Amino acid sequence: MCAARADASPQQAVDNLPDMQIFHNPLHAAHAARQEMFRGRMVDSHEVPQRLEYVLDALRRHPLGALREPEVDDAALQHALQRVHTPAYLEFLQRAWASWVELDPGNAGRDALPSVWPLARADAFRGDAPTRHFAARLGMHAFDSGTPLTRGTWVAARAGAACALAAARELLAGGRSAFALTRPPGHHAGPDYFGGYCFVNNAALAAQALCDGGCRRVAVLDIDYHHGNGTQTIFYRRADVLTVSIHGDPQTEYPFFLGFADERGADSGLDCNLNLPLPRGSGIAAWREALLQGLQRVRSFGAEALVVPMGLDTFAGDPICGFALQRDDYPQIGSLLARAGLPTLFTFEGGYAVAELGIHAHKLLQGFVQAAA
Ligand code: Q9C
Ligand code: ZN
Repeated sequence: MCAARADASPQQAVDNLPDMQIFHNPLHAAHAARQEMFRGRMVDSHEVPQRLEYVLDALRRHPLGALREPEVDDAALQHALQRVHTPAYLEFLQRAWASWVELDPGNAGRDALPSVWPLARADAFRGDAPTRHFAARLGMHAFDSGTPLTRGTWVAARAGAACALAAARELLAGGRSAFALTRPPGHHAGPDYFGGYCFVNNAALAAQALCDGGCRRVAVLDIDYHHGNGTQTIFYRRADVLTVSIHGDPQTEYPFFLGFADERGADSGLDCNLNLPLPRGSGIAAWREALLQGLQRVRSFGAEALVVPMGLDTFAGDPICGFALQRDDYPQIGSLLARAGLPTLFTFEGGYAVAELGIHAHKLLQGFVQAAA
């Protein structure tokens, strides 16, 4: 049975706080990338530890619920990770830094980036080549050169996943909403690959934990600027998880190779995927229409719980994205999400206008909490 219920009455929270349970990743800063490959040169990483600090700071100063560190034992976390990622990939991530430094002791002062790939086409290279060399394994498990793997990546990503699992448990126990303040982000990570600053798919892990906890149908509604390719792929053939994504049109926007409107799911998961690409430059009017369309699908799907990979890179001032949302658009997004009336779990994804992230996260989540009350 799914204990998470649409009609769950809000728990009486201590100190008169609304009941959004917020789990933050105490180890996130262990992942601090130096530089990423961007248009032919190395540039300072956009995905920096301060991103999370700004959000945490805003939620400390203007509380929306209890701020907690996740309490998840290792075995449970490992089990949850294995529900969405392959054992070989998890082992790769766990050992990656040591292998990288083994290649060359000088690597200890540099982050690992792939430079060779087995092309995603069956006729070019062998995707199953048994090569053990770390350069090859990096290329096997990464789809871009903009996602540095660092000394602390595994520790940080694992602790972020623990937040997602704790948040899912919160909903399963009857909570109305939870926020997994994860970093690094997750929605680009697939069953056995990383990219787009993502290593472990926190939203997918949470959705799967909700299924495993008894929810018959779970919806994921991804509002990051970029298509949630990893989450889509993980659930593409599944009828119990609906994936919806509103994002910049992959004709012109990263990740380019997935996220088109004709991707509807496959096998028993046919019509359990909905992509809502919007042209670069889109503002709140077009974006809101897409959200209403996505929410309509969530409703007709009969979801018992909602997972929202929350990217804030839809902001007009984002340095690497192309939508035109304004600060005061975020509260209504939160309130529209709340009106779905479902137990809702947010994960933290992209957003690179770093100093604005706290304000925007707070506005969106406050819009949700107020409309949900
Ligand atoms: N060379 C997230 O928002 N870099 N990831 C784009 C193209 C990748 C964004 C530059 C952006 C990934 C979680
Ligand atoms: Zn993004």
